[in-house]
Amino acid sequence: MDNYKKVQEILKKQSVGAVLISNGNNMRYVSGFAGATGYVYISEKRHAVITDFRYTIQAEVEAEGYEVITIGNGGYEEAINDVLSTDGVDRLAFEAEEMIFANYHKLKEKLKVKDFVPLGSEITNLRRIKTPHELELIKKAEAIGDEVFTEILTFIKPGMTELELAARIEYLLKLKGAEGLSFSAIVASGINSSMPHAVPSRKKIEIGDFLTMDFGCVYEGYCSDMTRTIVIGKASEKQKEVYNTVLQAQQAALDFIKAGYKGKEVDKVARDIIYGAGYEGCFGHGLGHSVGLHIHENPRLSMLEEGIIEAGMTETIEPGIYIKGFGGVRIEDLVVVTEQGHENFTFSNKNLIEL
Ligand SMILES: [Mn+2]
Repeated sequence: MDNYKKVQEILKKQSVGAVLISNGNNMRYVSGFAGATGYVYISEKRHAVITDFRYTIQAEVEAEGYEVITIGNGGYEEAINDVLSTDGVDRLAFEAEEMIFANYHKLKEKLKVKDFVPLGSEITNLRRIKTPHELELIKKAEAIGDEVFTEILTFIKPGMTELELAARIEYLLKLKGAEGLSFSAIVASGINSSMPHAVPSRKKIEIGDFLTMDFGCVYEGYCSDMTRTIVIGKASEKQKEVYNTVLQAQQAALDFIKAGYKGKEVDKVARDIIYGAGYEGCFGHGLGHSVGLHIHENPRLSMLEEGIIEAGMTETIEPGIYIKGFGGVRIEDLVVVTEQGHENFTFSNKNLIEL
């Protein structure tokens, strides 16, 4: 993968000779290496994966065109010092937001460089705008979620526990081609649905419950994310009103979003509708986030986000209303932003389902 060239431009701007990339998703983005341990090292002269014996073969396969360096008894310090001295590097950068404190101290003490320079989010920011290939993988992951939602509707019965339902969702995601989960599935019923990130429990799903299901999977490294809320049995008037307010807020944000807005401007469109309907204080999280190799990426759609939404960025649109002692509703789609608007990757039904 030749994303190392983008990293070399960062090196020039920061006037450093090389960088040690330690964030797993950044290592994968830059080199293709998806192993859990090691560093991707980029200098003007070299792009290498430095890892241990367990990952040597994997790195050779995945990091096409990269030198693979397996550490010896001298550990990472010796292996890194070797490349630094061959490359003549005296200023070495690292990802300050990603490096483990203990590793930092060890490297700072042992590496033979004049300066050990902290970077901010420069490398992570390379991942903000997705390539067409990345978007295909995210779309595929989201399509698996859609399939699972359709199928799970035939499985849900009053009397089963949230845990049982969560297990089935996770099983189906993998059965339909996912290699992993973006996060453990959230299944929240009844008053539990008033907690945005409720952990599935032994509570049984009952007639009259709101049932929120928030899940996503990983396909070739890329995440998906979707949420649907349904009602078990007939919805009450209050449930319908809450549900339709969330749906209206989501639709307004979808109609509004396009390249050029700040994240907080998109958030405001949905928030104004929810607050205007009398639910101020019931929507305590941001409207959405970007999705890629990691489930929560920047820029966000939130009250604080000053970042500009650009074409090729993915965003979730997931407003919610959460009422203590009553329950909650969240509806979440995943879209890619375009110059004119967006393309929605989520196709599951959003009209209130009474099961
Ligand atoms: Mn989400």
